[in-house]
Amino acid sequence: MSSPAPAEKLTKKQLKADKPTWCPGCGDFSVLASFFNIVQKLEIPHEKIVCVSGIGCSSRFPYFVNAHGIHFIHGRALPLATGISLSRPDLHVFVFGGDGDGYSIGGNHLTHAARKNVNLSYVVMDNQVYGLTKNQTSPTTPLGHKSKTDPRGAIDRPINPMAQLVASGATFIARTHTTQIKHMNEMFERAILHPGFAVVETLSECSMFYPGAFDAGNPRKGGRFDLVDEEARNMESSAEAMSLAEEAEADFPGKFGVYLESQRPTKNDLEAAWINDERALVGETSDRDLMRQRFDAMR
Ligand SMILES: Cc1ncc(C[n+]2csc(CCOP(=O)(O)OP(=O)(O)O)c2C)c(N)n1
Ligand code: SF4
Ligand SMILES: [Mg+2]
Repeated sequence: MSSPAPAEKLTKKQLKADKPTWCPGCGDFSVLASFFNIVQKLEIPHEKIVCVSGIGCSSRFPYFVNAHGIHFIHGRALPLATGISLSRPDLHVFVFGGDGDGYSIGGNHLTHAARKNVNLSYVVMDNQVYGLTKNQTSPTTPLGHKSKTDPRGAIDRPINPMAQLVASGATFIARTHTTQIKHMNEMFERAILHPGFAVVETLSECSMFYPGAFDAGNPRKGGRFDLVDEEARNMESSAEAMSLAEEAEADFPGKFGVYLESQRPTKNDLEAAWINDERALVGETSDRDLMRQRFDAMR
């Protein structure tokens, strides 16, 4: 019998779909380029890639990737992605979205996907504004910043996404900046390889409604791109990660890199073990018969 032909190496041409419709200078372009790079580098089989998003400029992402993709409801990408990840553990599930989608309307889902340690990779393209709906205050908009909803400047204290992720129990939490391509590539690669819920908070400028928002993290614009010193840290310590998160808030932009990297059983593994145990109890009975028995018992 002849051996199967080796899998074809994925090319950028194969991964590209619609031409991105982001504004010139939008940071989200770099996220897409970085994603293509890393997916190719890791040789993820083309048919195993799934991109899920909510609504927002950043959430248009799945249109631009030639893979399985779903542009879903605003703030609801994570519960849908959770279902995909749990039912098809062979797939690589990626979630893309913005600060509004992930931290505002979808904030509750983020907490629960993180605490359950669902196996997926989530890139939040945080531009500190609602871009798609043309410039409203978002949960990460800094105090005093003017927008259509806060014409005199934001008055509500912004959330600290890194602190929230630590508190929620995410097992891989990193922070990067779209102008630092090499760093962004590294963070995406590590997030993809992490078994469990991996989030990369990615500072991605909205050139249209909040230009210069992240200059403080860009040395070419007079800012500083200081890295987390992983050698000097206990990467599994929530307390140490929380202290980095507080530092980033008190002295923006703080540090970039991996804030937390820890191991805990994933919901995928726990649920699979539970299903296998139950399966052993019911023997050869088919799913259909099990369901019929259940309905009969409920009569
Ligand atoms: C249930 C619901 N509420 C509100 C909206 C309107 N809406 C669409 S995108 C968006 C915010 C987008 O901001 P963000 O997630 O930060 O993405 P960005 O456009 O900045 O990338 C809002 C409020 C919607 N589509 N659905
Ligand atoms: S409005 Fe902002 S976030 Fe949306 S595509 Fe334009 S630059 Fe990007
Ligand atoms: Mg946004």
